[in-house]
Parts: sequence; structure tokens; C-alpha cells
Amino acid sequence: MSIDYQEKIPNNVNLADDRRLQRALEKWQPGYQQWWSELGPEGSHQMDVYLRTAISVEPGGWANYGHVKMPDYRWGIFLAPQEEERKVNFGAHKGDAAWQEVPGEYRAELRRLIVTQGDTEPASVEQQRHLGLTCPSLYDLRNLFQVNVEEGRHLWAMVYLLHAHFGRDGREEAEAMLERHSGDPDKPRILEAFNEPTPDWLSFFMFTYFTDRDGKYQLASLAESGFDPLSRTCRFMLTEEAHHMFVGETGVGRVIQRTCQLMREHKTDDVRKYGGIDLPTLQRYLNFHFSVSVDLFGQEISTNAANYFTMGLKGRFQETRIDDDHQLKDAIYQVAETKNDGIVMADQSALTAVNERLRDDYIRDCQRGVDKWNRIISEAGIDFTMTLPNRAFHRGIGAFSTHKVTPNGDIISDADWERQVDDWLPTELDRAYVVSLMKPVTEPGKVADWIAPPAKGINGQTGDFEYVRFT
Ligand code: BYC
Repeated sequence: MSIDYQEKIPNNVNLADDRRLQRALEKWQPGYQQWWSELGPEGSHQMDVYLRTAISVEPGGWANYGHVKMPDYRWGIFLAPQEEERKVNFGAHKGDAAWQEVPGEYRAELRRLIVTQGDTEPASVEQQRHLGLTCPSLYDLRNLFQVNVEEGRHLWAMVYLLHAHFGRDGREEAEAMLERHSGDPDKPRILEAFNEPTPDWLSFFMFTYFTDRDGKYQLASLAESGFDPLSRTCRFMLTEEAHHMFVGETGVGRVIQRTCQLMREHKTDDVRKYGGIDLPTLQRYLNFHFSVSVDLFGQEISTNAANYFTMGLKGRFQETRIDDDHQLKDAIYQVAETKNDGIVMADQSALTAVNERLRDDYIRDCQRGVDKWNRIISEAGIDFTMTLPNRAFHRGIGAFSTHKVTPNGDIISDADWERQVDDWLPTELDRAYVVSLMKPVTEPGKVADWIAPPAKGINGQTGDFEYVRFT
């Protein structure tokens, strides 16, 4: 089904047939636009950006490219096509027809999940709002803006669900999405990683690699939901999410490539003298962003998560491909915990461990990109291996948050932590150095010195393509 861009709110949900809902969303729209102009990408209002816009949700239809003036981007509401006879595939209602309306007894839980998901979307736009001023190339600037407009659209996706299915309190929650702000001391965003600043492009690439990947896993679990509109919304969001992680993976890879080039050229590890970002600093940034993102999966043992599962609201990653009863009545899952000053694996109920299982899936996926980054290093003939820190390292949520744990997984004293933390997490000096490199490069085809050029252009464009026009 193609999307009508003449509509005030482009959509494929027949909004015109539901005047009340349409009016309610049209009332929310100016507040969103005001939020975008105040807290969206700084200085972008006059730019024409080569963006991808969805024209239909069918395969192929969501990849339509052209220059768009940023505030004129048409944020719309798109759900993946409805699957005939879809069922609730897990939990106590397994086998029932999927719900088209919110099941009354689960309303509060479902609303909470949708609000938590929705809150992260505008948060990331707020976190990244100054980055456009220091882009390493027009290619990167365009990718930043593509990510930003899609996060804005993902907010629309969740706001649509709130308006369409939760009545008055849904509308209030939609308003509150525009009132909380990343890092605001009085009204912060809900999840902690979304209150951290994204002050430089290295942080942005790490964020899109690690934190957007949490988005992939959370959306994939919500795509399993027995509440069909949520499932369909998340399925379409996932198609957009892939590009965000590509930006992160290739972005970090290009920084590593440039660093290795400088190391070989000048026969030194200390590439800061030559304007590069040394590998140990990159490892510290990785440690930070990985650990903050790992926190986003919640507590290892969570009755909330068990309830969401039993209620049929939030499943496991690729639930229907798992070969078990999908109810987890007696199933066991191995979960890491602390015991006698060490970290051991212990059997837990698989039902209360669904957060941890998702974290395991996520960590495995994170490792793939790290392996690719290591290939860039080894192909340059350099002896250095990037590693994911232990899951217990630098945690703020869950069983390890009360312990100090090294990247190797050893529990240490507070004093030992203080002595070594500068080897493991970015220091003030690291951050200041990285920020000092952030000088805008906006000439077509040119790239900042601290990062290698992209291997190929967006949508087959050549290296000197004018991805962003300043008008
Ligand atoms: N920060 O039982 P638990 C994305 C609280 S990213 C602060 O584990 P729950 C994106 C929790 O609220 C994906 N607090 O909690 C990426 C609870 O508090 P109460 C976003 C936290 O709620 C990049 C208590 O600890 N989507 O899309 O079952 C750019 C007990 O913990 C945190 C989702 O997150 C935290 N990290 O599990 C743009 C999916 N973690 O009730 C976008 C929806 C836990 O005791 N959310 N707490 O006061 C969920 O599924 C769940 O809310 C969570 C947490 C998995 C996040």
C-alpha cells in the first residue's frame, strides 16, 4: 500500500477514516514541530539533505531518495502489513488470535512499554543535536540527519499507538514525550543512557553501533507482541534501524582504518601527534558505550519482564524460531551472578531471565562488528585486539551495579577501581582531545583527517556528491 504524501500526516493506517484520531494527532503535530525546531538538529533548518523517505511499506518502497529541506520532512505513520490470522505466539494466551485492541487487564503494562520505547526516540535526537556543526564530511552529515529524522518518525510511531489505543492518558503520555528532555535535571528521559550527552562524532558512531543495537533487540522483542498494532509498528521500525547500526559499524571502522594508516605511516602508536585517535582511546570509548547500552536491558532477574512475557506483550528475540513451549513454565536459563568475590553462572527460571537472554543475544551480535574492526587492524599488520568488556563492567543497573568489576570480569575494591579506571573509561583528557578534532568539513568529497573516507556512497552516489546543500 503506498503512502499519500498530500495528507497532513502521511500514513498507511487510513487515518482519514477516523476523524477523531486524525484531529487528535493533528493537534499534537505543532508541538512536535516546535520541539524539532528547538531541540532537533541545530542549524539544519535551511539545509537540503539527501534523505531516504518511505513511500510504501512494501519491500523496496521504503527506500526513496531525494533532497529534502529538513523541517519539511514528512514524518508519517507506517505499519507493516497485517498478517492474516496472526496469533499470540507465547505466554499464557499462546494460540489465541492476536489482539487488535489493547487487552484491558494489561493496559498499564502495555502503555509503560510503549512509553519507555517512545521516550528513547526524541531523546537520541536531543543528544545528537549539536553534531551537525562539526561533521567530518557531507556524507556523515547526511547520515546523521537520516538517523535523526527516522528517530523522529519512531516517536510518531509510538505516539500513534498511544493516541489510537489509550484514550486520554495516551494523549497525556504523548504530550509528556515532548516535555521530558535528555539530561534535564527536573524532567530527564526515562532510561539512563539517553541522558548522557553525545558530544562528538566518535561518541555518535559508538552510540549508533551499541545503543541503536539495543533498539534493534528491544524492537524485535516488541515485534513479537500479541498486541498486533505494536508488532506491526515495530516490524517497520526495524527496517529503518538497520541503517543506524550500519552508520555506527562503518563509522567506527573508518576511524580505526585512519588510525592504523597513521600508525604505519609514522611508525608509532601515538597517533595523537598526527591528528588521529589512538587505539587505546577507541577501546575506552567502546568500553563506555557498550556498558551503558548493556544496562538498557534491565535487571538480570526481572519479574516485570516475566510478566510482560506471560501476558504476551513482549517476547524473546525471534520468539517463533525458538524450539520450546514458548511459556517457560519449568525452563532454566544460566545467568551470571556474583559469588564469593567472583562471577559465576547459576541456573535461574528462564521466565524471570528473559531480559538476560536478550542481553546475551545482543552481546553476541555486538561481537560481530568488533571482529570486523579487528580485521581492519590485523590487515594493517598491527598487533592490537579490540574487545568487548565483561558484561559486569561499569554497570549502573542490575546485580553488578553494586560491584566494581574490571573489563576482564574480576571483582576489585573501590580503591583498585579508582587507580585503574582511567585505563578503562574515557578520561577528561581523552574527551577533550576527541572534541578538539571536531572541525566541520563541508566541501563535497572532502573528509576530516581523523577518519577514513566511506568505502561507498549512499544509494550508489559518487564520492564528491553534494549530500547536503546549504541554501
Ligand atoms: N535505566 O524489572 P526491570 C532504542 C528500572 S533503545 C533506568 O529490569 P523493566 C533507541 C525499571 O524502570 C530501546 N531505570 O525493569 C536506541 C524498574 O523500575 P521500577 C528502548 C531502569 O522495566 C537508540 C526497575 O529498574 N526500548 O530504541 O522490566 C536511539 C526494575 O528493573 C533501567 C525499550 O527499552 C535503565 N536502563 O526492564 C533511539 C523497550 N532498567 O518499576 C532509540 C521497552 C531498568 O522498579 N522497555 N530500570 O520503579 C522495556 O522493555 C523495559 O522497560 C526495560 C527495563 C527492558 C528497559
